[in-house]
Amino acid sequence: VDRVLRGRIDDRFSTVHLGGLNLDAREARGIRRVKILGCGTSYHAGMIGAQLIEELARIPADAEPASEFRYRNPVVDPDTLYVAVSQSGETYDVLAAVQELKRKGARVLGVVNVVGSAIAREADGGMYVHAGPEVCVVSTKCFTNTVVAFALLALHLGRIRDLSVSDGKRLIEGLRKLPAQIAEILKTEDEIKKIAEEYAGAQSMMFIGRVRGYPVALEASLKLKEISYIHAEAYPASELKHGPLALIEPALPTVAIVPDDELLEKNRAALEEIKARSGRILAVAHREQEKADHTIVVPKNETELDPILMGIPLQLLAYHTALAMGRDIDKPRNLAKSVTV
Ligand code: F1P
Repeated sequence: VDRVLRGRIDDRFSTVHLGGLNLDAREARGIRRVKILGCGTSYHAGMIGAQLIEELARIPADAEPASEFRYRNPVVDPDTLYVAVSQSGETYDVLAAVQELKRKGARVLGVVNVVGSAIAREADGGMYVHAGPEVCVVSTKCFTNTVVAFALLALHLGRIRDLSVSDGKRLIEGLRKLPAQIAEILKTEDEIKKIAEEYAGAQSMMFIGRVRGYPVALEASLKLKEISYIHAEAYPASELKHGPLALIEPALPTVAIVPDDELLEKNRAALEEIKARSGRILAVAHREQEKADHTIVVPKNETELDPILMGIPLQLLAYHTALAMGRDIDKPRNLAKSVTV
């Protein structure tokens, strides 16, 4: 696991390239909608991908678990670009969705880590994310690389549609800064470990985030569940007041994603609601949050890249929580490297 976590600081994202997309400019201009399919971590990375495509290419986009999509007789539309995401490239729910789409004549791209895997072979084109082998079962660095791949795809689609030329320069600069910033986050590991040891006894944890932070909250709660077996829920921060606030009490810590963006004040208001109910708060933020009991401060980059920089300390949090609880992190119970049924 250690090797997996440290693998992130490699400059591998620069090897993600768009040459295999098999999508010419005319086809790219004809895309009316993008639908992203994946399971688990890949689904969460796909949610961020959909937001990036909407923001940077202004194409309506959404993500759905492949395991839901394949059972619900969805409308398959020729003007929609389907994107299948999978670390292993073998997850059966994703593969079955891809095969069904292909039978119905849809164009499907793959965003896959394992070269030559089944999903990569079935897809019409796509990107390899080159995250290197995921040594343990749980997908971590592949999440980071998949988000980077989607940032590049979104910029590419935006550029073809005559958008995001300035976004392009800004974001490429931002991507270049990532390895050094990730290395900085990894230097705070001891601090994260101490925090994790405090939360290791919790029965349950709440994760909240807004817009870009919501898929990060989902992914962080999944990581915690997968390797520590602590029950965790993730909610969009603004959904708290629609029910889950009833759960908040000192025994239910909340991890809140609080970036310095246009939603900062809204996120701070959510922290106040939690504090008013004596909830403990761990914030992941760009500066100390006074309402929080602990803040993990991450470096600032372009806002679109916040999910990457905010996701990594929470992978470390899950790792150290599981370690403190004596879990077998490399072989978590009930979890297969690729889910084949
Ligand atoms: C999808 C996934 C992983 C999870 C576990 C089970 O795999 O849900 O995200 O960590 O390994 O499978 P993949 O399609 O991305 O290989």
